[in-house]
Amino acid sequence: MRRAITLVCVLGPAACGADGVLGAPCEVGSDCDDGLMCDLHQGGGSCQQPHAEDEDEFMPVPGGCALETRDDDYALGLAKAGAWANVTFVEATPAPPDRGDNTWVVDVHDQAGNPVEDLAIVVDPFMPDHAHGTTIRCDVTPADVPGRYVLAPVNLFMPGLWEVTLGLEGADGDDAIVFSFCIDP
Ligand SMILES: [Cu+2]
Repeated sequence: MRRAITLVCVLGPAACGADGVLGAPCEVGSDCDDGLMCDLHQGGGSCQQPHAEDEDEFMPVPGGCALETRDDDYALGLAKAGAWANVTFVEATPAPPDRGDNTWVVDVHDQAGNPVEDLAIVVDPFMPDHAHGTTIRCDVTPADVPGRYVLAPVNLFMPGLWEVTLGLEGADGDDAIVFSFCIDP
């Protein structure tokens, strides 16, 4: 997480190792600096520049998203439960999610239905078929309603299936919720 990097780096860049920079090890996109994506290989991942040639190589199958069965059907109120958190879409711009930058507004409740405030949320878009993430980090801003958060930009730059993991860190512990959307060319 960026916050951890900032704390570690008070000793100066020389003491900071290669956290998040080109070639550094990573598990998800938010491990990497802005402008880099986490490319997964066998046995681990590394922070890499986006490679444009991938787009031609990985064009979706004929039929596109109509044939995709792993994705969620977007609708207002789409909700998913994790270990302790329930995350519900209250807005998506555009709707349904589309290629490029998306703005999502979600409500987070606990199992008892109470809104959960003061969460740290890390948003990690990932393309499972291509083993890469995105280069643009998503900002998370609490909205004016308790337990409501604005996620922007959720960058889905390539056609195909995206799994977007919301990593939650709160008083009740960590949780992870995955929304999957297929993006047509
Ligand atoms: Cu891709």
